[in-house]
Amino acid sequence: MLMTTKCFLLKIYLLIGLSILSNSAFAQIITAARKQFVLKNDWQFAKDEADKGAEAIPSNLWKAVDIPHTWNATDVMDDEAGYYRGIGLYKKTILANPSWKDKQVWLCFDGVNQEAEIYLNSEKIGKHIGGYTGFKINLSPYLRYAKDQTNTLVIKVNNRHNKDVPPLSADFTFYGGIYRDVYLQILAPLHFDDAIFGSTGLLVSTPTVSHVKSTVHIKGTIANRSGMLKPINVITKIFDEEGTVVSKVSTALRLSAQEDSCAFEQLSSPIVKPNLWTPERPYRYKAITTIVDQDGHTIDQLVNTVGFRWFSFDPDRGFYLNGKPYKLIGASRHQDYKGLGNAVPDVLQVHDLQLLKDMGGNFLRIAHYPQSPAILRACDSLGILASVEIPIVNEITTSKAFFSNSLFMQQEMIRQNFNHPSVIIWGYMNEVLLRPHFIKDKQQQETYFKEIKKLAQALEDLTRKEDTSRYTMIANHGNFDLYHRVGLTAIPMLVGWNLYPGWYGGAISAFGTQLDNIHKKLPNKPLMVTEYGADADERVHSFSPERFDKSVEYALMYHQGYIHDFMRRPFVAGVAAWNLADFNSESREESMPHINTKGLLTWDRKPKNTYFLYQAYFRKDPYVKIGTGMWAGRAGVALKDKPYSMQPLMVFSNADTVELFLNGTNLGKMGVQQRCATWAVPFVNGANRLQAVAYLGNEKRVIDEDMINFTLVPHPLRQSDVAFTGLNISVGDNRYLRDAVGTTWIPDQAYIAGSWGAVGGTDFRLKNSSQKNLGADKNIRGTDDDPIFQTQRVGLTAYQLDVAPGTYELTLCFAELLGGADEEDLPYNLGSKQQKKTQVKVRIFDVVVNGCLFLENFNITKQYGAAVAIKKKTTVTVTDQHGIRIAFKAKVGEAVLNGLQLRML
Ligand code: GCB
Repeated sequence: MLMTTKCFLLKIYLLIGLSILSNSAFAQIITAARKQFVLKNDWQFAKDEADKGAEAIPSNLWKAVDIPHTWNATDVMDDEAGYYRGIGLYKKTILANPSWKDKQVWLCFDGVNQEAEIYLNSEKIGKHIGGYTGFKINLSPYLRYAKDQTNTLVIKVNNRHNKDVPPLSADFTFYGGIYRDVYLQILAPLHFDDAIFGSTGLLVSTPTVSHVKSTVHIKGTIANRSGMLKPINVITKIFDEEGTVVSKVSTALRLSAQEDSCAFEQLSSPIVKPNLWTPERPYRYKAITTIVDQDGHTIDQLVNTVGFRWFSFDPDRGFYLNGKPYKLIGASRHQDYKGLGNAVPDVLQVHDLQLLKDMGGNFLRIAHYPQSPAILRACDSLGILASVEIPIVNEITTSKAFFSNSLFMQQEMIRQNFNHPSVIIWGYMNEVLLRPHFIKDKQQQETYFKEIKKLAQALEDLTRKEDTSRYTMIANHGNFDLYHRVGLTAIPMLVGWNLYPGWYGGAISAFGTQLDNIHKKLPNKPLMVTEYGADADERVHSFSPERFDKSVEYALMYHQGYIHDFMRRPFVAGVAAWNLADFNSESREESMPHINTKGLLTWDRKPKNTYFLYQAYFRKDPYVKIGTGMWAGRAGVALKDKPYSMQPLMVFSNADTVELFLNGTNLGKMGVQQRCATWAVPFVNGANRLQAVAYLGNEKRVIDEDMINFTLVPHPLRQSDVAFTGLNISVGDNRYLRDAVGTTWIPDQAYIAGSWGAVGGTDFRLKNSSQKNLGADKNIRGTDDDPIFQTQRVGLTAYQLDVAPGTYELTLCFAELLGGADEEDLPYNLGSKQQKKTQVKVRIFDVVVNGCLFLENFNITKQYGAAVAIKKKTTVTVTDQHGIRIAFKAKVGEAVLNGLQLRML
């Protein structure tokens, strides 16, 4: 929260080597009347773990950085648990500029995570709590403006856990730093102002809106720090997209000599037959509001976007925009990006919205916190409806400070984002009963629940008072009865449900039943599915997908099932897939440690096949796409005596029929079902040129074509004709995995004579867990190829490779999957209770390759510890027809093997 220090009237001048910023939170469009300078370069940064202050940090510890910046861009990905949560200092020198005499100088931040203290010339001049809303500080009273003086600005930022500041815990990373833009605003002493909540000072709404006529209402505050009585006029002109003025309103005001907030309201004359704002045509008017002095000179000016639209939610029939039914289809979004953390330039952020639009989406759930101002600007211009929420996630603290911080954040969020026509929902809690406190003391727990309800009611009341035109929403996890009993389903106007049957537990088909039950129990409450999703590690593929295998193919099945169910239920007003893109959640240990891979896009925004599925469902134009995803480099087992490997290939389309060609050969036509057609394709060694042609009905009309080149590295049986190059096997696994150097590893098999495979043993499966998948969800240290090391064959006696005579390089991969640090079976698990630490198993074994002792008394845990990637390499020369036999001789416990690579030398 912002604590502004007392305002004095001072006339100050700044001279700063800065670049002009055109996009900012505080004035959507900058006009000549106000200047903004982004403070991007020439910052110094240092960590201050001991909280000694900027003066105590020696000069060699400061390093040059640019803003946006986070200090956690890399440590969230290393093998050490946790990331730096502490104090970081930012320092910058500012010079006074005489040309800014008689102005007001504001320092504005779009977002600093999570607490900030601002010091100018060693004096503390303000602070702000909360990492996701903007704030501003008036520098004017504190600046040194003499020509020979400089000003030193220090921002002390802190991302430590603070029990009074939401979020307390969550499945995302609380990156520290000044991670959004910082800029200076140079304003006239008399200007539009909202120093407390960091808005522009103008709230724009459309009280009357219809096809026939619409009006614009402006509610504003003006500060007069000129020290003089000021008679002024405030004029608002509404322009259409052609630049024609369609309405004008003028208000005369007299501001006293020192007035911090003079309130005014304006109502435009009706705009007849307005162009409406819709997802298909987001027509945007401009409201330009100008403060003019008695001589007609412009003193201040702001430009706001106006979209004429009205909307409603109906408990049975869903969402209506401008009187027409719309199903809200879209995704939730986190703001971070591969390699950048949360310090992401606006251009990349806006690209996300374009990707959502191109997917056929019309809705964005801005989860779980307000994001860069660029996001809602892009929603306005692309025609994407949006919900925004504050980060009360999982739990609350029942302190006064937590309550007041939450309420203040809600108010900041509403005031700062009020003017966007794209916003339709204000949210304020996500799965707040997921981590209920006082598990062992039911009475105390009830008191805690009452406090949550009290906070929800306070936020609801505040939101409805602040904005009568939007809906309010709480997003709950699937425990309906608990939320209902605590009273949280009654408070908001709209209830969001985060539903994961078929992922964290249960079957995909349970989703529809769950929706019906909720609707039956809450027949009068509009409903949205605010989350649903399944992990899809872009590197993991399966032809026999199963729950929790992290394969893109399981996620496809999951999304197909969900889309089928929500599209058939008109009472589901809208849905937001979890998540638009993969995102960082530092404490997660899964196939891709630290990453939640439920994105339809990868962390660096490459489309997965799930994204193509959505395009096939929701794009309106003819669409066909071969499901390459990141799966164009395949590997597979060649059939006996056949120089190819038969593998399924999915094509996504909104046509009726698709025809597929492989290297010019017609593989036939298929009917499209659930926007997908699957062929068994005989992939050959090397290049596979695929072409898909889509047809509408019986018209035999080509509606779209897609062409793609796949490569396949076949892993042959000895008898096959294909030249042997190598073998990469993920042992104990039924999935295909791409490793860090781009090699595809294939599933394991039980030994087949004339081929290869494991002799004896069983595949490792997690016990006592709701996830019955192969392998362990453990961060395997020392590798980026975790999925290869996370599966294992346990108790095998041999691994046989019937390869032809020759010399080979053999690599065996090991990792102990039992024991290690205390852990939950998933750090963020909606499905099951916490799992106890896995028991360490002692295993000592020898590995003998073609009769030669290769590893003696191999004891993984003792020699390396649990969950560490180990590769053991040797050279084998095969001189007879018996190939390579790797014998595992257990001395204590059972022998294990996690992966195997063979390369012909
Ligand atoms: C949820 C949470 C979200 C998590 C997601 C998941 O319900 O609201 O923050 O990331 O589940 O992937 O588990």
